[in-house]
Amino acid sequence: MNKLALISLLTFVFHLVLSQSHCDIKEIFVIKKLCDISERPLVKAKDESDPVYILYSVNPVEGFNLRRDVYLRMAIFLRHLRKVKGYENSHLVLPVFHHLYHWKSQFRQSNMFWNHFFDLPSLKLFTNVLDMWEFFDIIRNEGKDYVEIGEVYKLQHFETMFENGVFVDKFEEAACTRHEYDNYHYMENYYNITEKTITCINFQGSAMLLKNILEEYKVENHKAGTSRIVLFAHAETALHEFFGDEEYWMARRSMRFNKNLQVIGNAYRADFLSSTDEKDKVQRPELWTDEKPYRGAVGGEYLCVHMRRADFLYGREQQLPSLRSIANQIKRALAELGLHKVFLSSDCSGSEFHDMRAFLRGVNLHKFKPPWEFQMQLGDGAVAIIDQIICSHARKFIGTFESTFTYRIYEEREILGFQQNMTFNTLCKRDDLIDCNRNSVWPIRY
Ligand SMILES: Nc1nc2c(ncn2[C@@H]2O[C@H](COP(=O)(O)OP(=O)(O)O)[C@@H](O)[C@H]2O)c(=O)[nH]1
Ligand SMILES: [Mg+2]
Repeated sequence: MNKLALISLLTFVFHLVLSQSHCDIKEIFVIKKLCDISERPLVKAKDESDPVYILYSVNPVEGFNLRRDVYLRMAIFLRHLRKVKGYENSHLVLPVFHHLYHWKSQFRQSNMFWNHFFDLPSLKLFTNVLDMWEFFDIIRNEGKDYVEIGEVYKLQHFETMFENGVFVDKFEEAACTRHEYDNYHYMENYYNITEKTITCINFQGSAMLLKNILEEYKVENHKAGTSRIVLFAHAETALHEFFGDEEYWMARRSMRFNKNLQVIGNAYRADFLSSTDEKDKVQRPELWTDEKPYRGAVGGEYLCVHMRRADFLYGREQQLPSLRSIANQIKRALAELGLHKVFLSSDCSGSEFHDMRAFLRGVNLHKFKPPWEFQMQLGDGAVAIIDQIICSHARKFIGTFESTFTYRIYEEREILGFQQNMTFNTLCKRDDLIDCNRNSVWPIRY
């Protein structure tokens, strides 16, 4: 890939993006934030009942793509909750991203709002979500310069999952077992958020069961005529009610990426891989609500491989292929497809990439690696999304076993309308593909 061409592409796109963005600092609550670059629709509650703001947090060590899955569970929960009397005016407040473990670049990437990564108007077409800055705006409009979370419920696991061999949905108040640090990580970097009560709860079941917690503690914690602010800590403990049904896919389809990241991904596709939505025959109506069952996507003339490395190198030796094996699998796939270009999406080190390039001599190899000043603007999370966008449009995709990063690309391609055999592929340990652990297939449903 030509570095100068990439710089001029990014300069052009950033000029476009920044000329449209509104960058204001939420100085009351946030020490520092990166400029968010999406539209900001105002949210007004028309509903009669007292507002309920549901905040949640995820185990700090979890990665970005599991967080996306927890979001789906919570958004689906909220959508159901709003149908229950007394909860019609409930809102899901999206947690900011603190500097995640996988974001290796050496600059501070904290207090990142969801609209840096996702298209808020699309999310809002599924259910009533509020980005944290919108929630702060609401609080400020109430004349307050602090947030008091009325109720914090810290979810933790039961010691035994099965009662007489059966898995039953249940919860009960319990002694707190999690580390102290946990109490505070949510408030990290915020001066003005406090909590009134913390209750630890052993929890087992789907996110729908959270409603029972809200009900159980309602009387003691909610004064009629006021808003109720609740935080579910360790929301990853609550599972999907149904995984992979129509509602799951609606929520998933609403998770469109921030429009400016789409612009960058698409510009890269067009410039370096001669891939456009028209040529690739992907389904991408203006609104996700207009998407329909479709299997006609062909994708650009390139293969994409998601090669997960970094922490996957430890403890997964049985499944993780060597670089040489991956290179051989790439060459074989290119030959089968009659293609010459491969886009590599990876968290590999510079030296691993150097080795890959040597193993793939003669192959037209591409990787999205923005120069430092653009990396700083985007942050590692947004760069990862651009990788996912590019992979989602490839003729064929091959991912990594048990990587949620790979799963999210599978889903994106299901939405865009690819044939399943061009999507649900896994890199094998052995390059002869014998004894291969493969990810499962979960097709889209409408
Ligand atoms: N840019 C980029 N980052 C990646 C890639 N693969 C992994 N990462 C980073 O590593 C993190 C992996 O964590 P997670 O999202 O939980 O996925 P999983 O651990 O593979 O299931 C991602 O969120 C990225 O920050 C990749 O192909 N490209
Ligand atoms: Mg992970």
